[in-house]
Formats: sequence, structure tokens, C-alpha cells
Amino acid sequence: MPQPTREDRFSFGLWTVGWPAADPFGTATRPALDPVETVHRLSDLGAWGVTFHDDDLIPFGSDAAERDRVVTRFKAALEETGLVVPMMTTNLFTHPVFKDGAFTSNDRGVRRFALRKVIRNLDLAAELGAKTYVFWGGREGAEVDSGKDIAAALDRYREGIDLLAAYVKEQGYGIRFAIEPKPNEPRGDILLPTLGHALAFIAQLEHGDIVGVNPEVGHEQMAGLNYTAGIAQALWADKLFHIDLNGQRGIKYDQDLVFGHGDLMNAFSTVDLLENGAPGGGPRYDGPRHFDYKPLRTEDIDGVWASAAANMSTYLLLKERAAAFRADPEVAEALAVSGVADLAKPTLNSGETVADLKADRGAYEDYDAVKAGERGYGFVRLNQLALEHLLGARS
Ligand code: GLO
Ligand code: NI
Ligand code: NI
Ligand code: NI
Repeated sequence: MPQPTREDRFSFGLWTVGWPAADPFGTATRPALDPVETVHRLSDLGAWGVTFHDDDLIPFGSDAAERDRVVTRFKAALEETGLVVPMMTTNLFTHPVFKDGAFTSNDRGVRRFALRKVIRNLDLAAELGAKTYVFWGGREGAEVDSGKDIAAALDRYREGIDLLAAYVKEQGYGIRFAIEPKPNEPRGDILLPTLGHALAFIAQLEHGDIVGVNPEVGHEQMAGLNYTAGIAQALWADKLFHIDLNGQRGIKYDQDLVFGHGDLMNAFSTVDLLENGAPGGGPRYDGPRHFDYKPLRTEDIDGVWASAAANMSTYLLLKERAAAFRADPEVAEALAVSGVADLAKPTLNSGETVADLKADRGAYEDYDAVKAGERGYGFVRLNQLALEHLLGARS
């Protein structure tokens, strides 16, 4: 199996391997992990970075002395291992105070408290050198349609993100924000449910220049959407600031499976896009390969570390397969038959106007639509070639 190195830039949340596996129907099946131990174990496995919510490291309600002690100890572990903190985030969902949301709670005091909680952790993020700050609004939502004024909630969401972005700019932190969409869970409906909603929201911000998205595989798939196509649009908009890789099997609760343990064909195209770029060029993703998954509740602690390794190993296997796919002359020929590269050519000639198009009889009056309609695009053959590469049957 391919071994991960720091150059692969794999990162994990403390809350992923550290999940003690309590769920709505059962208690924890594993003990809590010490963040310092996690740093060492991830480093030994070949990871490059560790990410966390404020409360993952510093228990909610800690006093200043306890906070300092915890942070100092954590920093020492980072120094010892060389692990970096590429991304940080805020827990705005666990404590009962956030049960009706944080930036969009109907209770104004809660909204102010939430902003202060983020500001405090942004200061720490800057201190630890994090470049990305993620906003996952798990409680920003509702179950009761008449209980939430969605327009007002979006106003308050915008107010919050703009205020925090202005703060980061003022302080010169050099941090960019990444909004993580999710359709539901824990709220019945969550605001900014998909990547498309998030991009539309960002376009309304005053400080949208430093705000992008952090799409998660499972979240888009919970909405029945295609993750690869989604991140392709985010890249096209130059807004793919971060990614949460994991696995999901269809439209159901958020499974957070190991990357590739859900829709494997889509995981293949995701890695192909991330590593090799869109066939027609365009912006490339150069951020962390971040895993936001949960080791199955059935696993013991050895299973936890095996699952962390599985994420990285799966990614590297898919990377190998994607490289072979792109290098295969038969694939090149199939892509040509499908006309994939032809889509990069503008539909009008350079300098051509709408009047020219209207005057072009070949485009309409003399165009043989019947003949054009007979063309086969060969997409099935292309997909089968991808599948054969994915299965290692061609390398
Ligand atoms: C939950 C989200 C959550 C976020 C994390 C980072 O479904 O995926 O884990 O990624 O809070 O902000
Ligand atoms: Ni998630
Ligand atoms: Ni998830
Ligand atoms: Ni996530």
C-alpha cells in the first residue's frame, strides 16, 4: 500500500479519530483521546496537519490558566512532531445555548456570545498559523417553518460573517473563511444547505473576497448531489478554500465513513479532479486534503488508527489510478470521441456578434439537426475505462 508523507498534506480533525462514538441511541464505546496523543499518532501515520474546534482542545468554560496550560502542552506536541494546524473552527453546536443557532439564534444575546466565542478562537488560530477558518452552521436552522424568519436569519448570518471577516482583515491575520454547507442534521433543515446556496450567500457579503467554501463529500451526497461536480463549480468560482473528505452511502443520516467507503466511483473522479485538474484547465485546488470522518462505533482504538490510515491509503490509491487513467492512450482516444476537450472552445468565434450568429445559415437554417442528433457520445465506454482503472485492471 502507498505510504503517506508530509508532502501529501493530509490533515485530520481532533474530533474525527477522537470521537468516542456516542450516538442518539447509545453511549460512548471508546474512551476520549488526549489531543497530544492524537498529534503523535497522526504524525506517526504520515499525516501533515491537525485541525480542531476550540472546545476539542480547550474544554468549554475553562478559565484562562487552564486554557494556557492546554495550549502550551499542545504547541509542544506540534513542535515535537512537526505537525501543522492548517485549519481551525468553532464549536457553535454542542452547548445548549446554541440549540436555536449561533449567528442566527432568535435570541440576540446568544448571537453576541457566539461572535465573541469565534473572535477568541480566531486569535488562537492566528497564533497557531492556521490559514483557513471553517464555519459549519450545524444549529443554524429550524424544524418549524413559522419559527424562523429565513430572510432575517440570512441577514444575521451575513452580519456575523462580515463582522468576523472585517476583524481578521483589521488584525492582518491572513486567514480565509470557508463555509461548510450541510442540508440537515442536527437541525431538521440547515441554512446554506448545499454548496450552491453557500456560493450564492457569499456573493452577498461585503467581505466575500476572503470567504469561500469547505464542501464535505457526505453533506452534498445527503442532498443527493454529485460532490465532484459541486467542487468543480466551487473551483470555477475560485472559492474552493478547503475540503472535508469522507464517505456516504446515499440519502440518509450523516455517516462520515472513511473516504472511498461510500460512492467509490465519485471518490475516483474527486481525486482525479483534485490531483489532475479539470480537463480544460482552470483553477487548481492546492489546499489540504482534510478528512472529516468518524471511525465506526464498532471499532476499538486499534480500529480507530487503522481507519485513519485507511483514509490516506485510499486517497493515494485513487491518485495512482487517476494518474494511470489520464496517461492511458485509450482513455485519450475515448475522451476525444466524447468531445470532452471540444467543450473548452468558445461557442462563438472571436469577434463574432449576435448579428453574425443570426446571419450564419450553417448554424441554423442549413444545420442538420437530425444528423447531429444521431451522434453517439461514448460516455459509457469512458466510464467503463474509468472503472477498469479504478479496479486496477489496466495498470
Ligand atoms: C458536521 C460537520 C463538522 C464540521 C466541523 C468543522 O457534520 O462536518 O464536522 O466539519 O464542525 O467546522
Ligand atoms: Ni459532516
Ligand atoms: Ni459528515
Ligand atoms: Ni465537516
